[in-house]
Amino acid sequence: DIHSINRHITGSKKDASKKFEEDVLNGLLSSPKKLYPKYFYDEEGTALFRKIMDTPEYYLTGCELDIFKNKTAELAKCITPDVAPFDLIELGAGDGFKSKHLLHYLSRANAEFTYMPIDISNSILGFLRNSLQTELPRLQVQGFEGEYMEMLTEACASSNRRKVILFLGANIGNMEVDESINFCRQLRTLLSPGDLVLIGFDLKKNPKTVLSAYNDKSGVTSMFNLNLLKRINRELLANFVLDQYEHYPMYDPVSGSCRSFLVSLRSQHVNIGKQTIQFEKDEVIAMEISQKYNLNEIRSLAKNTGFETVGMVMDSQEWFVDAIWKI
Ligand code: AVI
Repeated sequence: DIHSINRHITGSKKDASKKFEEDVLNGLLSSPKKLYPKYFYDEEGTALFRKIMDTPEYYLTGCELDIFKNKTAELAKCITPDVAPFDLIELGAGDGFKSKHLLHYLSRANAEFTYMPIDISNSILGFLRNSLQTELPRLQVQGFEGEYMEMLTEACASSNRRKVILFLGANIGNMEVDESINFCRQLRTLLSPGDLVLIGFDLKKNPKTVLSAYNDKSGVTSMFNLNLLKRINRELLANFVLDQYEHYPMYDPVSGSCRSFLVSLRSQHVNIGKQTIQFEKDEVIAMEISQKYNLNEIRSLAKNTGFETVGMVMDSQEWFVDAIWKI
């Protein structure tokens, strides 16, 4: 059995929690106050995100699943222009729910490749490993636990074949536009001619549809945001009173930026370790951006960062696109 997962853990647990504390304090001491969405994904946050994907309002997952289920051949054709063996590196693989359709298809076509999932959530990587072991026991898997760029650099260093990078789920939308440009440029420096990138973008659409995806009736998205305060309470010995903060999502259809905030419902302060953070009544913490794009914006992003768009595969509603870029 050649199935294996190697955990690559960056630094020690202590470094990670020091970094978390620094980022949280810096974020809450800046103006406007902000927190980083990458910290949503502790065990509880990961479970809540999986619940979000199951809400009727959160269309993104279903749209991209439609692509991976029903346009698998088109995707496979784009990423395997020849029969040479390659490494399939997935950023933010999660439970691999969508990519598995491609993995099955490529395996059935006898493509020779190693699957390298990268995720910041250790619990989800374990889940993915177990499910792949039963579903595709012959697939070679090498997992990397940690942040995108760090782990991508490691994955690329351990690969000496053609590389295909998967970056699904509109995860790129969680970067500010200028951050996404830097990210794509950095990604470009890790790749060589022949390598490909497949990135999922959520498309601009009726603003009500977008907004309700981040404002589900059952309140899971609100819990997802508040869970970060809960995590800060637990890990950094803070005392946020959760019901004094309210989830506020907004969408600007012109810029395509969907943003979520937590609003302080009263004037209050929070102790985080030895620090005290003051909140005015109605002051907000910027929690997350989920940027929406149109096809031209995606083509320009590619062009401005050293890539060329070679494919655009959309779901049947044309709400979501997986763009394929080459160097
Ligand atoms: C992971 N990411 C693409 C999700 C999104 O749509 O921005 C995270 C999320 N936040 C609230 N709901 C979902």
